[in-house]
Amino acid sequence: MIGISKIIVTSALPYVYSTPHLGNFVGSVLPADVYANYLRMRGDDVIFICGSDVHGTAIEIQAIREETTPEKLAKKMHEGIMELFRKYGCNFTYYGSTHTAQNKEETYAIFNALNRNGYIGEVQKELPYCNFDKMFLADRFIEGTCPVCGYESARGDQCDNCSSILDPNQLIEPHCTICGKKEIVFKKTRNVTIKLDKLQPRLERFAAKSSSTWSKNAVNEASKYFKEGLKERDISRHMNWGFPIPLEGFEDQVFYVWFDAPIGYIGITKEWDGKKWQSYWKGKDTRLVQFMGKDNIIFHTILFPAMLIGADLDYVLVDTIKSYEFLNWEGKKFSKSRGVGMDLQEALSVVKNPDYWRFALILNAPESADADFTTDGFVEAVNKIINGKIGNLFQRVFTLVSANEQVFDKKAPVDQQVNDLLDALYKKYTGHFERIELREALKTVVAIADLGNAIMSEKEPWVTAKAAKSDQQAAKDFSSVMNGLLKISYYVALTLFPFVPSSSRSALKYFGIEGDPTLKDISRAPDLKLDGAPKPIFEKLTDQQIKKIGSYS
Ligand code: B3M
Ligand code: ZN
Repeated sequence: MIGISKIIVTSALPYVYSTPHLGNFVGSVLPADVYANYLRMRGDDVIFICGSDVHGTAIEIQAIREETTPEKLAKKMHEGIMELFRKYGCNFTYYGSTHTAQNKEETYAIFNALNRNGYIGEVQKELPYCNFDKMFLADRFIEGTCPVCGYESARGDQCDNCSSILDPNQLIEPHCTICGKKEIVFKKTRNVTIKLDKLQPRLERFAAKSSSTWSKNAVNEASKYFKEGLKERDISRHMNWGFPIPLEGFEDQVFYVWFDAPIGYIGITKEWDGKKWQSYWKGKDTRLVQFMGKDNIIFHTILFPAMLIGADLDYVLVDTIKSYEFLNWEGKKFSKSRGVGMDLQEALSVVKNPDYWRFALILNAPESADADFTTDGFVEAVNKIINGKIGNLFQRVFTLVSANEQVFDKKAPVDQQVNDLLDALYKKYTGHFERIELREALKTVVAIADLGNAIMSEKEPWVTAKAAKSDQQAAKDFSSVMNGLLKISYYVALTLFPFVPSSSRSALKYFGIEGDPTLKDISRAPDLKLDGAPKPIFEKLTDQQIKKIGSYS
């Protein structure tokens, strides 16, 4: 027997300094979860790996503010965020963290191999130093006015307003974010680097082979960097929180967060299973499929592959990159401080059923361009589509069959045209999934429900049901139409699974399917199992809920 190939699906690892918002969710974890669900239904040997990206200056600053340690704060946030994802029905094989013994081991193994192979260097730099706190100020520890746009809270590495990449010495009137003072001097120091310039030829050869399965924005961005020419990049930071650099003379520095974070995909798999991780990450025919937001592209197309290629330790390299554009909220950027947009916690506290969020978000996912979340769009997705089209179809079909059991013949043949249309739509659905076009796949599920609703209006089976009591032909017609509608409802219930697993399970119970469905189940004849009157699976949003969502803009 030919073994099925292994697939690793990853989602970008969320930072833990704040609760992810709905834009973060739809830009990585949610589509990765939907896709992994589909692969499991298809019968693949898939693991879905995610976890917390806990290092970096942001969490260290937050810890200082809250008078705790980064480790304690990271652990608390990690647990809260993991629990939230569980509530949203995400089905990770493992949700780990980058601050583990396993990840440290992998980080050191890769760093040491890079060093052996001649890809680690060092640079002399003048870095900002706070004379009051007596420490170097990495990245977010220094803020000032952006020289490009004038934004007052630009960070040492980047301006959040205009996205310019900055050097700390470019900031106008910089201050230290720990003590708030402007007692900053620039001092000479050394940093460890990775020689991306030296790795460029090998990296470009790899990209040329792999990038046919990358999102367009990823291909474009990578080729832009290649054209400019890759530069040696520093991977060490003068701070305490992180993995210490295992190199003489640099022990007082830790790895830059973006060095050990992508290695975290490997470390987390190892945290999941100390034996099995190798068969995935070192497997000859493993496919690595990575989901992320567009701001993470450079790290997944350049930095991480460069690290693995340079280390030469036979780790699997990325095959497919699915990089999302941004979701805005009513035309504006998500911003906690300005009260724009909901985070995962807030969203669930207003609308408890996570499937409504999952459904509406994927229906409007920023797959090929930025998308906008609007309250109206959300209301339409929930009230008109999942409830109005899908829920109503289930409810009407189940009720009509149960109310007319005496005249219903479950063996009556389904109209050939209905079978053909369904076959075509199902093919379209799997085709979209093969190309990871999740929004289109979900729209195809809605199209299947539309087909059912159109048949319902055209055939008016409730009229034939009445005639069926005294007319054999009418009984036949009624049964044939209802069997078609049952089959359609069954297809909808099953194809919904990757998107809204919990609601799909509720619907599939009516067809006697317990547990998670597989794609093979599609060819089972749907057999309605009613135990009393059917209960609606979805409901409309209340005016109060809608008003509350509207208040987040
Ligand atoms: N934590 C950035 C982000 O959440 C970063 C991703 C790491 S993936 C290895 O957008
Ligand atoms: Zn200071």
